[in-house]
Amino acid sequence: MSHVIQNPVLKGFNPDPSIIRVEDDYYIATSTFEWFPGVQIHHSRDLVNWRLVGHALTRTSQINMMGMDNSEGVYAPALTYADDKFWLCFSNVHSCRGGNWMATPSFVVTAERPEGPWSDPVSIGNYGFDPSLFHDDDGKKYMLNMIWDGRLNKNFFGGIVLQEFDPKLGKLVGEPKNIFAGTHLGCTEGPQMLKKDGYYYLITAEGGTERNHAVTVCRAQNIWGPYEVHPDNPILTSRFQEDVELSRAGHGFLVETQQGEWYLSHLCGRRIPNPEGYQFIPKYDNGFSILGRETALQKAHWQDGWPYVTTGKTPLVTVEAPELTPCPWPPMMMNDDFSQTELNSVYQTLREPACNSWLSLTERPGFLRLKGRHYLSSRYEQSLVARRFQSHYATAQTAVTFTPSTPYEMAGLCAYYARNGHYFLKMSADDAGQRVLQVVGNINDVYGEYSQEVAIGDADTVHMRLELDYQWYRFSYSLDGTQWHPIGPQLNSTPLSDEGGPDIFRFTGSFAALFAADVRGLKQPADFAYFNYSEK
Ligand code: 6LW
Repeated sequence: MSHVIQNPVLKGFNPDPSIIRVEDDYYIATSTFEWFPGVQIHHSRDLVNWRLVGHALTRTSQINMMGMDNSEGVYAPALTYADDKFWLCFSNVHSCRGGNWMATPSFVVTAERPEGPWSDPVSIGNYGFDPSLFHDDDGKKYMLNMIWDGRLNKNFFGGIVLQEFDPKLGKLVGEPKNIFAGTHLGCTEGPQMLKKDGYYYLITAEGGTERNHAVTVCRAQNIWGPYEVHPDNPILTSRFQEDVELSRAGHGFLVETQQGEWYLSHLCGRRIPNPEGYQFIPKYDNGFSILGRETALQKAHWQDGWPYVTTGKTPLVTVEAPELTPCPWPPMMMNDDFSQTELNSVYQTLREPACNSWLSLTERPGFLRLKGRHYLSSRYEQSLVARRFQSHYATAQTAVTFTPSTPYEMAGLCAYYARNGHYFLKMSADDAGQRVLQVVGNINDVYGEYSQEVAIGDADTVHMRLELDYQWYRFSYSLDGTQWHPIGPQLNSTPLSDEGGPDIFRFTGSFAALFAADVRGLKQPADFAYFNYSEK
């Protein structure tokens, strides 16, 4: 093996990959749920080295997620290329907490370049949460989607619907048809279509996005069916293999290189095994994905008209790279001194774009200013700027300048997974107006104060550090940037994971975040001098 693909290729929260090739360029779109901007798009020229080139949903005219809960918003996107442009399908999901029927309005946006700008959305129905488009070689286009069926005693995953899409009219035309009910694996979702040698190959995610996840393939000679299932289905899965390095493997799609080699992109999770003696009773019994679901690639080939993963059904960490000229990219930004006037694309905000009303890189040049709004558990105005944890061993560090005089103003550094899964080292004030530091958080809907208040006198600048050491987070602080003091106990990382919470659905991943709140509504600003991230 001359050079290799090292999985996951997209580390940290990067689920539901949709891969395409356009001449010499490869792109993968991944889901972002309640995080803004929506849909990450990564680019590669060799399948080994990937870089983030942009996001598809950058404006509120494309997506409104205000009030959305954890893991609602943008589910699995699907990227295609036809008629000299990129097409991207997505749905903006309100899940069905407390009810059976989900709202899954689905849309398509287009762009000349994957970096954008992407168009405003066009509706492609509301059937389910994983829409895609297929561009047939006769010029026709089709919408595929899963069907969400909320009726009692029915399979919620009601099959895969196909309907023609007229791009000139900008709408679905003709009758929809349920073309595939799924296999015994169940939870049939994420449909994407590929045409090869006269066959339509329908590739779906099955088994649910947890431990039983799988990539299912079926095919038909007529796009409307009937579809026959792969003789050795599923083609990839980590189910029944508890000690596998990449678990939860599923949600795949195939891509052919310029040389005729094939690769399968898929999602996976690198799980922390259940900690010994840990009191929390997990929903699943084989660990916690604190980094969320990640994207990996496997080598594939075709035999007798069916695709196979060349190394077997179990995903591998190290995979033979294709015969493509290596094309490394400059490393992604690790240390930000906030000298730029635009927020770097590694950052995400919650539910809404970064906007001058609550975030500024220019009001105090060289600083990120966050104007405090709601507290972390709100589904609305969060003055929070976050970047993914992409390794189980990482450190995030910042310095915040802040002059709170009441307990109702706070700013600092967080480990954030969800409204009900986060830790927060906050700088605030006590009732006497004395500045204090404290570690607080919310685990499973219970607010906790995990350290005493530490008085810091009249210091207005505090350096804060958050270390992730596999199963533990640790906070420390420094008033001079040199001498560091631990604050609070070590905090379990596993409740901040896909499996660790009380929610029905947890689909995202852990972030290190800068945050400010002012529950009085006075938008007291906090100025962050830098945000450094490193991995061990
Ligand atoms: C997504 C579905 C899935 O829409 O999980 O893994 C759902 N597959 O296709 C949430 O990411």
